[in-house]
Amino acid sequence: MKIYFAASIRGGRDDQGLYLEIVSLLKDYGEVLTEHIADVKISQMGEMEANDFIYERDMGWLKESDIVVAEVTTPSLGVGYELGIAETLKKKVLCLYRESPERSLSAMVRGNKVFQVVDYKELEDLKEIFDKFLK
Ligand code: 6K6
Repeated sequence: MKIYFAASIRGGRDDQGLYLEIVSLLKDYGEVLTEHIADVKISQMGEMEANDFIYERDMGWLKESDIVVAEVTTPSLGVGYELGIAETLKKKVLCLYRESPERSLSAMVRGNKVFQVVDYKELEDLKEIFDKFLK
């Protein structure tokens, strides 16, 4: 199974360490096409490669993927865009969100019945979630 992992880059890199752990877990379920999303070297400015190259490459991987797993806790324009395209391409989509009193997930994600939106508290919750949705 080819997994497209989506998570914030220019939206903010506070959860980069968590993304690394998620990618590591996801590798037990299939090939993660977008492993670099968790790379500590990708800063919030993310200027290491040309924007048009990144866009074309990522859209190619999205088309190729069997499932999109998106960590949506940190709001990101890019992840929102990818989710919209994933819906158009009729991809299976799993969105992971860490609930907190200070923030609330966009209704465009939470309200879309095509997406599986799962709230979790910590990394340890994800194995069970992945067993349920990815097996
Ligand atoms: C590439 C190599 C080093 O730095 C970069 C820079 N940027 C990106 N690299 C790969 N994917 C990217 C990059 N910028 C955005 N994306 C895609 O959009 C990813 O698939 C993420 O899921 C999403 C993040 O969007 P923003 O708006 O938070 O950047």
